[in-house]
This record gives sequence, structure tokens and C-alpha cells, in this order.
Amino acid sequence: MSINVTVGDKTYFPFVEKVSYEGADSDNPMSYKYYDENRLVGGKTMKDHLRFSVAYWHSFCGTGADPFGVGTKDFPWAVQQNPVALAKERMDAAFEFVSKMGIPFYCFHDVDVVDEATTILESEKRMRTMVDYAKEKQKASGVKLLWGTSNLFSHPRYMNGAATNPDFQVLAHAGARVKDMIDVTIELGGANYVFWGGREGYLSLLNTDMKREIEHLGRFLQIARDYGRKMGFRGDFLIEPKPCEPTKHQYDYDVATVITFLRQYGLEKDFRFNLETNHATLANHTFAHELQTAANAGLFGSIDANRGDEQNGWDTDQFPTNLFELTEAMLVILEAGGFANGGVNFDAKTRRNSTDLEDLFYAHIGGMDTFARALLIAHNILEKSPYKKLRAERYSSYDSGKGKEFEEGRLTLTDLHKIAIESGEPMQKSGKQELFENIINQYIR
Ligand code: XUL
Ligand code: CO
Repeated sequence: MSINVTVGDKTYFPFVEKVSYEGADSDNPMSYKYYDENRLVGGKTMKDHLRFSVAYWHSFCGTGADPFGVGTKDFPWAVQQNPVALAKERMDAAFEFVSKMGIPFYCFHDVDVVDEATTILESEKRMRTMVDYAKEKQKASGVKLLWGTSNLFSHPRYMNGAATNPDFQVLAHAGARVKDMIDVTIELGGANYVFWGGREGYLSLLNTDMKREIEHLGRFLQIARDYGRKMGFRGDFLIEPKPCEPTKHQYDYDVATVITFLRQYGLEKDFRFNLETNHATLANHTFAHELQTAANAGLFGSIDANRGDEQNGWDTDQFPTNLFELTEAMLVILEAGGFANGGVNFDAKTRRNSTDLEDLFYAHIGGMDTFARALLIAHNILEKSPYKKLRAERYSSYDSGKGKEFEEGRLTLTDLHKIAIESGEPMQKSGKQELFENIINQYIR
């Protein structure tokens, strides 16, 4: 992969040429200790297993601003006043970073790439310029688009929602933005198109017709799907659940809620899930729970990798470092068959006080190395440990005899009554949770 994708001789990250795998004994902080993109794990390279992606919004737009203070990060690519010139500089920086990291994908919302103009048509014109620019960058670097999405939550017009807005004019505006972003995603060869319902929910039920709003959301996604398919989009539409924040209650609360919604509106053949760690934990689920629930329904798609904070009840979007949590996640992902169109997108941001440009590298290196380790550990657990066998044994009474007949739907409640009387009190069988936990720990090495 060529790393010379900067315009002219301008470089934003002169302190590093290329981040490479050097192994766990290396003292070089600008190297991968575990992520070796060509290493085969179960016949597939780490690169193909993990399909890493950089989130444009956090890494190249997020200034570190929070409700208590303005931004802290002086990005050298954010000095231009003209929106398109600024957008081009930022894209130069983005492709330099992604290429130097050896990351195969990136993701963006429309407004991450270029600011909206005052009219829809003017915004689309700006975006066209940037699509041409991005095409060149993708070609020169080999970096691909994992997914595109439209930001339907930041602009004040969306304060009451986008597809669930009580005002049809706002819904129509959101539709125009989604139409353009689907076109952009197709043009850039995006593998997926994401819907995160940022303000699709309510702040108070008192002023909300919930039934009507959810019906509008279903209809909106149907016509977006129909448009995408008509225009030749073959990738997955992904829906990203989150229980709250910014709204008090979001309609795409968690995987179980969204499965019902997708089936109700006939969307389950075109949509899969984009699951984010910290959204799962905000819903009081583990990440593994959400992954497994999606996998059970055959709807697992992609992930937004990050971590929350044990004490804070908001979306802290920190880079993932928890090996036990990620090993549990990778166990589910591998058993579900791994990623097809999806990948591991770092929807994570460096802290407000991480103000050096090199911190962006350390953050991604840490996240990628943790995932690489979790992949190796989970693969070994599935291949070498008694984990799968122990779990299967807990259900062995359904493998034959009356248990099997029950699974096959051949027993009635009267049959159960008769069997129970004949068998007497069941023997106690241990769940052996501690043993399962020990196996995970044993393979973390
Ligand atoms: C917000 C979030 C979004 C989506 C894309 O919590 O996760 O960035 O991933 O809109
Ligand atoms: Co996300």
C-alpha cells in the first residue's frame, strides 16, 4: 500500500512514517505488538478478520469540546476558512493517518467531510466535489469505505427528531440528506449504509405520539431501502441501537427492541446491526449479549468499537482496552461466522486532554492490539479448550430421547406431565460459571 497520499509535500504527521507490527517485546510505542495484518488465524488473515476502520468524526473533526468548555485540540488541518478548502485539507490528513496506520477502512457522516451549506442543492454540490476528491484518495491509498451515513441529529432543525419529527417538512429534509448520502456511499463503493437514530425518540411522552412517530420511522427506512436498492446498492443497511442520549428514550433502544421493529416493517432482509459497545452497556446489557441477540436472529453485521466507564452513565466513547470484554465479544463474533460486509469501526475518541497528534496513533494502536489479542485468544478457546464441549454438555439431555422429541415439537404438555411423574425430582446439575471464566483467563496470554 502506498503511503504517499499527501498533497504535494505537506504532511500532518511527520513524526511517523508507517506503523508496523514489531511484536510484544518491542519498546517502540508507534508499533503494533499483536496486530500483524498478514498473520493467519484459522485460515484468514488478521486484516480480513477484523476489517478495522477509522471514524472520521472523532479522529478528524472532534476538537475535544464538551458541555463545560471549548475544544482543546488544535488540528493543523483545520485552519482554512473556505469550507471546501478546509474539507480537502482534513481529507488529506485523514488519508495520511489511515494509510500510515495500515487501516483498511474509514467511515463518515456527510457533515464530517464537509459542512452543510445554506441550501440542500448547495450542500450536494459541495459534497460532489468531496466525493471526487475522496475517490482519488481511495484509489491512491487502497483505503475503502466501510460505511457512510447522514448526520440527522446535530443541526438544530432535527431538535425534535428527523424521521420521527412531528413536522413533515423536517422529515422531508432528512430524506433529502439520506438520498444524497446513499448516492455518495454507492459512488465510493461503501460496503454498508448506517442509520443511527440520534434524535429518533422523545424527551417527554406528554407531547409525543409515540405510535405515529415509530410508524414514520418504519416508513422512512422502507423508502430509503427501496431507493438504495433501486440505485444498485448491494451492501447492508445497518441499524445502530442506543437506549438514550441525546434523547431521554430512543426508539432503537437495544437489539431485541429493534428486531421486533425490523420485522414489523419488513426490513429484516435488508438490514443488519451495527453494534456499539458503550450503547450496549448504556442499555444495561453486556456487549456480548447484544452481539449474541443479533447473531441469534441472523442479523449480526458490524461493530462500533469503544468502551464506556464503569461509574459514568453516559457515552464516553473511550478506545477499547478491556481484554476480557473483547474476548467474550470475539467468541460470539467468531461463532457467528465473523464479519462479512461489516468490520471493527473505532467509534471512539481520545480524551479532551490528549492533545498531541501522536495520541491519535496510540489510541488506535491500543484498540487494534487489544482486538488482535482478543481474536487470537477467542480462536484458541474455540479450537483448543473444552469451552464449546462444556457448554454443549449442559444441553445434552436434548440430544436424544424425550428431550430431542421436545425440541422437534413432538411432545405435549400432558407428555411432560407424564415424563416428570415417571422421572421424579431432577438431579442438580452445576452451571460451572467459574470454570468457564477460568478458561477465558487461562487463554489470555
Ligand atoms: C453516537 C454514535 C454515532 C453513530 C453514527 O453515539 O455512535 O456516531 O455511530 O451516527
Ligand atoms: Co456509533
